[in-house]
Amino acid sequence: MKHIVFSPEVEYGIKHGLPILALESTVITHGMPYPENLETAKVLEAIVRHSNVIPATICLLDGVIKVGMTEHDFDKLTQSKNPEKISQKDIIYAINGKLTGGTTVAATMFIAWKAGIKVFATGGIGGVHRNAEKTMDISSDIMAFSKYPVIVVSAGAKAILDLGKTLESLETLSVPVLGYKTDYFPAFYSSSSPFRVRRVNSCSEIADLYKVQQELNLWNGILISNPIPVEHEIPGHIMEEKIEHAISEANAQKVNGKDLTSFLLSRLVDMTKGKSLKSNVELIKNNVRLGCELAIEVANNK
Ligand code: PSU
Ligand code: MN
Repeated sequence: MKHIVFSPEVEYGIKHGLPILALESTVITHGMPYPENLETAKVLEAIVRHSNVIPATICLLDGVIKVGMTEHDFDKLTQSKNPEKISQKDIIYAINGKLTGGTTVAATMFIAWKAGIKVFATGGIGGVHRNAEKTMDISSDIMAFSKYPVIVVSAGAKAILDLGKTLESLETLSVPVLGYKTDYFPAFYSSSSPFRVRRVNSCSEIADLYKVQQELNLWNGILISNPIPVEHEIPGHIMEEKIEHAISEANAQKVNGKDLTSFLLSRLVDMTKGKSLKSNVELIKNNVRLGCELAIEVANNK
């Protein structure tokens, strides 16, 4: 496929219909500091392989879209000086400019769909930012859900967002949002929020829903919201205070656009003395475990 290079295992997996799990890379380049980013990326790949699923971490290296990364690719990405944050709109620019960077949920969904990969696990999706009525800052992750039929496992939307508005936008775009063993939309660092979602209790149930969606040629994605394990959560009221503080710092320093999300996440890591980073790592691991189970169910449910 033009502009896309598959790792040998992903190429083999696609050809034989084996379970494959897509993973994004903005979390590596912009979501976490070094060396936790590289360590986490490697732990995630190990979890996937251990589950007998093929990992397909997606990024851009020197203008080439990689679907499935080698060890050398990971070193190259994490050692790159100023990696780009590549959302869907940035892909053409990154290819022409031979740039290196991490792909966001939106860009990763698009690439996964092009590659024929059906399941993707991430930490938390982007969504509608607080004060979006003034700034119009709405992540293109939301739009990607209306365009690409990929199942995305996430711990809800990032807590720095306006969760109510994020859910309303997903509803407008007709995106099914399902709670894995929960009736409430998880809030990233905490396992619950006041917002209700439709509950599912098993991966086979999700695979069946996905099958119906494919049979009807419905082209939207499905969001599986998977709560952070309670032993790793930070209570909502503790995070809320810090999030408000980080947002006021961002306003004072005029941080906006694509820099806002990474600014807020890194301020939270400082303000919680690393606790939010630990939670972030654990919730992604938890999502990847569920993503693997789902990738197997979907591959067997043709
Ligand atoms: N979740 C994290 N860390 C991140 C992101 C999500 O824990 O860095 C990234 C994802 O790649 C997501 C992106 O797609 O942030 C959203 O950015 P924006 O709000 O600028 O669209
Ligand atoms: Mn934005």
